[in-house]
Amino acid sequence: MIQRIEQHELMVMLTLHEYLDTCACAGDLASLITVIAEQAVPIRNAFLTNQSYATSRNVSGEQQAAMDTWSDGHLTEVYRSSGLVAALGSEEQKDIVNFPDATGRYAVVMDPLDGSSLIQTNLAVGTIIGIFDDGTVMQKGKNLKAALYMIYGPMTTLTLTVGEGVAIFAMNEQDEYLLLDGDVRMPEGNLYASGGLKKDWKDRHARFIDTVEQRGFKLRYSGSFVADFHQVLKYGGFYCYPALEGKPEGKLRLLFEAYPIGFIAAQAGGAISDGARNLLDVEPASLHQRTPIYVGSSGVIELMEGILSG
Ligand code: AHM
Ligand code: MG
Repeated sequence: MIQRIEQHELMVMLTLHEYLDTCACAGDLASLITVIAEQAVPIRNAFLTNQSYATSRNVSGEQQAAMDTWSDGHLTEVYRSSGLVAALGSEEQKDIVNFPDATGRYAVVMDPLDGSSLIQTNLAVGTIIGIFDDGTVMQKGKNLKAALYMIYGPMTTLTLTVGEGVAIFAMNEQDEYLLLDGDVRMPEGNLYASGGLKKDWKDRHARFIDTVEQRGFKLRYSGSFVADFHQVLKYGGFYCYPALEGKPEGKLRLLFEAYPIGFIAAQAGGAISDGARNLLDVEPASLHQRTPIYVGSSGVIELMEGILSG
């Protein structure tokens, strides 16, 4: 009986293609989203043969995993051959990549493999993407036309916004995405995750964490931003990687991590802040710019800004 109900539910689920048909987004944006989402299959398959950590470091000075460079190279070629992407900013490449042969005008920002320090542990990691529509990488996050992430966990899921709310899909055995939730709203929940060593936290950040712990917030930090954010999206609360003593910009990057995740959070009724202002309003000064990040339910982000501003 349970099986029959599940089968019936699967049959009425919208596919990604059908969902995009119901949206007002441009046809070539839908095509670009579809081709990016399809890359979950080769990326997932590549984990088996790319378990090592390279000796190379990316432009932010972080040790690269084989999956970082594999995903970056793979997705870069996908953008090039799509003909839809004019420019790319990637966490794993020093400079903006231009595609002069493209007929499309999209600009992509991406973290090709977020949470890569967890690859050998088989915890959930993912790919984070933001899409602008005017060929320009260096602009405010609020100008994004779409943002999405894939998580390679027990299920392969796609979380997507085209500026009409947030939808979550899961991949079936035929590698098709089926809609799990077409109108995701972030509740005011009580999960929290804070990066950085406690000894390096600034006083006001420590006071904020103490305040939420007193209110019953529960710690859930895996080391994969995309996965830690996803549980906040579902259950409510917040994820943060704060400014630290000696590291005032924190760890995470404005364009590749904060913009796409912040755009999704805002579309689900949540918020993203650097502690004082909406990160989607911040003009980028450099491609690999880091920023403190607080992202989650709007009420707790407001509470945080009150405590951090003193
Ligand atoms: P990455 O993009 O190279 O994986 O780095 C970003 C990751 C985030 O996913 C995660 O939240 C954070 O770095 C974890 O950092 P730490 O190991 O300092 O806790
Ligand atoms: Mg990352």
